[in-house]
Amino acid sequence: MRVSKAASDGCKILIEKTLTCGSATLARMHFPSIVLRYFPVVGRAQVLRNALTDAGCPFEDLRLPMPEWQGRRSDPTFAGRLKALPTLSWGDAFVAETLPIASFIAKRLGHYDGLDDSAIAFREAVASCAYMDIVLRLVEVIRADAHHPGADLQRSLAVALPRVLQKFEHVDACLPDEHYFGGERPVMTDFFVAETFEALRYVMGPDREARFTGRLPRSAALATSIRNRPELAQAWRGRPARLTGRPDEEVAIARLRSTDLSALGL
Ligand SMILES: N[C@@H](CCC(=O)N[C@@H](CS)C(=O)NCC(=O)O)C(=O)O
Repeated sequence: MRVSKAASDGCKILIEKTLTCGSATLARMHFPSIVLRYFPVVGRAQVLRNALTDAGCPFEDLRLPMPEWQGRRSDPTFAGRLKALPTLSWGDAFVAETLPIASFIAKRLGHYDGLDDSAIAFREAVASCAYMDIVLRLVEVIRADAHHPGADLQRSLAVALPRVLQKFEHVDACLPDEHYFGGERPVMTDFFVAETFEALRYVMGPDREARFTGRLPRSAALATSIRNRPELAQAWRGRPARLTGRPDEEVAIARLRSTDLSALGL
């Protein structure tokens, strides 16, 4: 793990913590000051929260209330030069954009240790596909009528779903037969795939779960396994209720869940 390097990167606050994974104590580690900034929704940040939480990595999970964003978006120490969230501070390092933040955290937590460049690229490719082609498409569906006035939410879901599920099947086929991409412990790609499954579950609702789980058996098992990891199960209560910043998301979700998807076998 890279935390001694992170500590030598000029961290201001050092926290000594004993990390355990199952029954095995992995290391006594020094953590710098870590702040993850996002909104009080699952959105782009839950994967990052989960990776840090599961590693037992102390961090400030800053959830900016939406109305306060206008006052913070031009502060580069908060929103970065690209003026968007999430952003991450890790000691003196500042990182913006979800995928680069994920990659940075993965490196700092040692997820890439011992892997060659192709193996790292493969893991990042699976995470990128899950995030960009599935999660962001589902978010687009939830916001379809806001982004495209006149668009119908149910029609948007019915049109998007075949491609989303096809992509998810490709992701599912990339998962290892057992355990995680990281072997005995999950790594960033595992957290991406698990959160992608959670996003699909959320949009589709519990009544349909058995129908799409059959098409995504490895992802479903992975999501269950990640959900039950001790640190994450404990943190589950603090998980934001909403996926997006849409203020009436529950209305949109209720409408989406009542879509007739029988033509798709769902
Ligand atoms: N490409 C960026 C997009 C970040 C982004 O657009 N974040 C949204 C929240 S999900 C945001 O900050 N919106 C406020 C704004 O753009 O003013 C990423 O993947 O992190």
